[in-house]
This record gives sequence, structure tokens and C-alpha cells, in this order.
Amino acid sequence: MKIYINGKFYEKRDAKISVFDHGLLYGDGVFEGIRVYDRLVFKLKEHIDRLYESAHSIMLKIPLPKEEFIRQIIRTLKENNLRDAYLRVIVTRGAGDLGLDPRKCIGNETVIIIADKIALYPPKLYREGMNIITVSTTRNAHEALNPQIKSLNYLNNIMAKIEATNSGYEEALMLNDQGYVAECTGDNIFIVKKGELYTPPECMGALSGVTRETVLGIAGRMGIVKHEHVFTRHELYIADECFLTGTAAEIIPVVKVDGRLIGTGKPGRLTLKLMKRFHELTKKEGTRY
Ligand code: PXG
Repeated sequence: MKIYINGKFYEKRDAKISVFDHGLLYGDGVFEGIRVYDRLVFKLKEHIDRLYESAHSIMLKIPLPKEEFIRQIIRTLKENNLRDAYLRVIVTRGAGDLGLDPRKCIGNETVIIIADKIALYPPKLYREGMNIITVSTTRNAHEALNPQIKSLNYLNNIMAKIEATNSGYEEALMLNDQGYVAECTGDNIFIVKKGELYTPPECMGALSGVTRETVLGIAGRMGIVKHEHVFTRHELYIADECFLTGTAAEIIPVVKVDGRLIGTGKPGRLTLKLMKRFHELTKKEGTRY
């Protein structure tokens, strides 16, 4: 496997950046996770747009223009010649000193890591659905660190994940600081009630997920009424269906939340339909390389 760092390719064992990089020292940087299905890069432009928006918000100047960045991603894919892949794109603040002032950092490090697969959850859970639990770690408040920024600082989500796995659950439901449903640790959340689709609006602490947008688009084309609307855990408990979305997770059904069965306790009909449509879309849409 060849790893891209600042324009050059390195073997995995030689792919290294400075221990003074503020990405390591402070989680100061941004990233994206992108999937490739049979040589089609799924929603590449959307991921790159979000990467640049995250960078803009934290005042990190990405050293390449967007079009050039996309060319380097395609170059990395060609170099590795994989049909299906998972790309991790990272831009760090660069090497600085042992103080957190980013003005001391020289040059950004741009890293593209490519893996031939990513499996966030065991395959069984895609067939049978997940059992998740609400954790006490709330999603970052937007005025502290906006959840829209896909930064290298994921401790908020990691703390939630630890809480869930400590209790024997695969995934954590995160609420925002007002107690409304926000999202899970690396996924957006959807519910279905009376045939209509609901997902929390971004201002509730949900990342503007690329898969979330894709699912809303598919639902729109299927004529399903959809809402970006705030909801509580009660509304989740009494939902007919629930599922999570993310680049790594794709679409995964949820059948139990905090010990309450969701609907029949089996993956819902609309969830299964959306999963099918989503997989069809990944086979035909994307940037070919
Ligand atoms: N919320 C959060 C907090 C995320 O990190 C999503 C929602 C879904 O967004 P996308 O754009 O992917 O539909 C994410 C994305 C991992 C991993 O290694 C996590 C994500 C993406 C890729 C890898 O756990 N999360």
C-alpha cells in the first residue's frame, strides 16, 4: 500500500510525519473518510467541499486548490490500483513547537491513507439491526467546537464510544446539550414514523453527513415525505423504524434503543428499501478513475 504525504508516495512503514505536528499534539487538523466502490469514488466533490469548509472554519489553509487536491486523490487511487477502497484524507496544521499557537506551525501536512476495506460494524448487525444506548457524554456544543467541523479532535465521540462499549453496546446515541437527539459517534440518525422520514437538523449537533444528504435525496426521489426536525428520545423509542448513516457505516438498521424495541424489533421495510437504493446508487454514481 502506498501512502501519499505532501505529493510523494511512501510504503506504509515509511509513511511518517513529525511528532511536533499539531495534528498529533492537539488534534489540530481536519479529515474526511471517503469510499470507493468498484473504481467509483462516491461523492468525492461533497467530501472535498466539506474538507475545505472545515479547514476554512479553523483557519487552516489547505496548500492545494480543490481541483488539484482531487487530482492527487485520483493519483493515489491509481497508484494503489484498488477496485474498492476506503480513503482517509487528513490535513494537519503542521509541525510547530510545544505551545498550541498555530502561527508557529510551518507548512501543512497533507496525508492520504488508503485502505482496501473498512468495516465499522459486524455484518450480522446489518441483517439483524443494532442495539444502541444513550450515553451521558453530550455532543460538543456548537459554540465550543461545532460538530460541523470534521476535525482531528474526535475525543468527544471517542468518550461516547467508550461509554457504549464499556456497557457492552456497539454504538452510542449522543444527545446535544439541550437533551435532543443529535447523532451517533460516527453516524447520523434517522427515524421513520407513519411512513415519513425524520433526521435531526444540523443545528441540533448533527454533522452534515454526506450519506445523510444522499439518503434524503433518495427518499425525495421515492416520494417519501422527509423532515429535518428536532426530536427527543421518546420520539425515537416510539418510532416505527430507525437507522444510522455514514461513509464507514453506510446504512445500518437500529432495532433497540435503551432497552426499548423499535417497531417490530426487526429492520424496518423502508430502511431495507433505502439500503437497497443506496447500494444501487454506489454502483452507478461517482468519480471514475
Ligand atoms: N457524524 C459523525 C460524528 C461522523 O464522524 C458522520 C456523522 C456521517 O457522515 P458521512 O459524511 O460519512 O455520511 C460521521 C462520519 C470511522 C469513520 O472511522 C467515521 C466517519 C466517517 C468515516 C470513518 O469511524 N464518520
